[in-house]
Amino acid sequence: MNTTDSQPNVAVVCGGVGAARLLRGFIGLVDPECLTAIANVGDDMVLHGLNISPDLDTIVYTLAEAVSAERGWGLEGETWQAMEMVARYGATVGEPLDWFSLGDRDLGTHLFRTQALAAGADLATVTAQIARTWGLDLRLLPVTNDRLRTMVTTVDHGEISFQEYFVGHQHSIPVTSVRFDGAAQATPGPRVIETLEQADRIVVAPSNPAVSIDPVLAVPGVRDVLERRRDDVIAVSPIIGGKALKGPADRLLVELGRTSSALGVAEWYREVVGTLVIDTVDADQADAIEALGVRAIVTETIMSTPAITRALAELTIKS
Ligand code: FO1
Repeated sequence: MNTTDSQPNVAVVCGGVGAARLLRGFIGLVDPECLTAIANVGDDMVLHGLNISPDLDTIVYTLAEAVSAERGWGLEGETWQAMEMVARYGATVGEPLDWFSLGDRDLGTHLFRTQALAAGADLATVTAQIARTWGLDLRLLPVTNDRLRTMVTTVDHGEISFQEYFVGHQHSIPVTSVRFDGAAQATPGPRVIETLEQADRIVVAPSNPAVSIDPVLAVPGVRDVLERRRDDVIAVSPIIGGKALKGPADRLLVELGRTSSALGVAEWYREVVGTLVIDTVDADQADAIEALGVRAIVTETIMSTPAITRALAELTIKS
């Protein structure tokens, strides 16, 4: 961390909803050209022939203050006419395709991305254009332009895609393992490695360690940078009082043989993260976390107000 008061370069490793919330805290705190979100694309999928990138879109819509407050994804004030038409037709082959709700305006994003990719643009270029259109004040980089798919092996349904697990089954079925299809062949996206190498601080957002952060780290070269720069890497625990605020992170940690606690998160990240920010309710775990060789910082981590969000963001780059 450079000590001059010049702007710190901050790289934030992101999943979806939780990451988007924390990113809001950096806007206005860090110059736009010094702030980069490196986002997961393992949730991506092709549905109705459309390229859908949920974590990228959730970050864009959230920072554009256009995200649905109720859902945390998709757009506020959305209508669902197109999906209602799809539902009316039922399915000719396989299951009806209305299990994944695509709002009418959100569909415009997928139509644009699909067309641009088909015309030969890469995901980084398309994402930059989407971010620019929404007036985003930061760089949003997909961790890779290549195909990367988080696959979840379940007890009763075999191996399914992340969205089939998360949405299709409302992440309510037990999981035995997770893998990132395509990771070994994936190349880090443009500027991803250089951004991580040059950042004064690398922040791991409070996203799901197993299915949102790990796919980012699984892209060759990414984990190596964080391991090497561990002292400049700080994570915010997504587990508070043993629970995830949203989504299956707590259950997944247990189903994958770990513990759903701040200490469990420190154990998950210990090779790549030098500091873990934990919530005040978990203060009693700070000593055990430090015994792992991970610095523990205790603060309010439930981003219920802009002031708390700003303070949390500030803490991750000033501590
Ligand atoms: N999550 C749901 O629980 N149900 C949905 O129907 C759904 C649709 C959807 C459409 C676009 C999009 O960008 C996200 C959507 N999500 C939906 C959320 C998404 O599954 C998750 O946000 C991430 O993939 C996990 O971080």
